[in-house]
Amino acid sequence: MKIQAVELHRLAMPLVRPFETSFGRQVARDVLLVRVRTSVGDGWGECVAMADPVYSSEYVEGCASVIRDYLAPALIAAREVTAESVDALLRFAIGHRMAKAALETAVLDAQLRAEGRSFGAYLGAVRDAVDCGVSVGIATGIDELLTEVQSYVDAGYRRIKLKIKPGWDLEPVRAVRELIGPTLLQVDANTAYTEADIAHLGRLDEFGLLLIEQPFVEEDIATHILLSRAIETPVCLDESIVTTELAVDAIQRGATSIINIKAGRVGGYLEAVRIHDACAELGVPVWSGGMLETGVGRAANVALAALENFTLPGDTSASDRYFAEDLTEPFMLDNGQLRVPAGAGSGVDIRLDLVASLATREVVTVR
Ligand code: SMG
Ligand code: MG
Repeated sequence: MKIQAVELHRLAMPLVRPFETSFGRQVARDVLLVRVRTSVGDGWGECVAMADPVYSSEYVEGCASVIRDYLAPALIAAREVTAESVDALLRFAIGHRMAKAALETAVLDAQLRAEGRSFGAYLGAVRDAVDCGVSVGIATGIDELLTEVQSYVDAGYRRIKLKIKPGWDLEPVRAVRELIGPTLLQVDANTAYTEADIAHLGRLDEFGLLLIEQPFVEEDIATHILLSRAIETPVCLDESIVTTELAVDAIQRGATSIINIKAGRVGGYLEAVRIHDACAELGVPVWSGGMLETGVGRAANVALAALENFTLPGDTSASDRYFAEDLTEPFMLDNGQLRVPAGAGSGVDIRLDLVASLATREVVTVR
């Protein structure tokens, strides 16, 4: 296909409740959508970067800027573009994986819509519904936390993930474990701990957690190896894993025995599938992470989560976990699962009226 134009849509989506992690509190989602206009039709992608560079070095304004000034012009200049060639066409720019992923996803969406093929069929989905977990932010108190967790258990979520940080770990985990009994439970520290906390983190072993996610900074594989040796709870990497090679290396060195896959973090769905395949070969289970996506990004995540080695419930929660109104038809939980969209491309329709009414910037068009 030929890329005729790339549009950047910025909008703000209020969250139904604030979401607090070790790196801050979100009250709205600063959303960046990319629409590619191509010779075979349009495609959409959602950029997963947060408003500020606090989860990773990327952030929404930076992504919009690098797409506008570098990435989109490179695709428009190319004689012929396919989703499979986007990575090579954008390799001249170092890093910026979330920005590149948004573009590659939009191109893939256009390509698959034109072919009448779904993301699930293209990526290799083996099921038509996926098990869903929910990520629960740091609360102001234990009572408030338990009320929120109970509401998710009542809604049917199959796994609870608690955000933890120093000073908010053993006590909330104990209280939630007592509340939910044998329901799957895991924790995510978003790099909030250091090597000095290894003995303390070992105290989580008594709660039978599925995993502990990313306790130390992303570059620090060595301390994750030490922790994996010191505790029984499986260690799972998120922020650290940005390529297939890094995933394989971290697994072989004993830093991680489960991988959280986020297509945005690794540069796109094609690389996400490569990581999935490499992990399957090594006998390492994976699960689909989330970045508070709207229905646009959620649709593709749910398709990815339908691959064979996604054996643990993902952070693929329903639209109403975050948003009163979604940008697509809402994703609704059915017996703890979401249906994998079966329509062409991402399989969802974008509500252009809502995208326009929630806009915080003029649409930027690169041609
Ligand atoms: O989409 O439900 C979601 C968010 C899940 O906890 C979640 N994501 O580190 O895994 C993670 C975080 C990153 C975003 S926190 C603002
Ligand atoms: Mg995480």
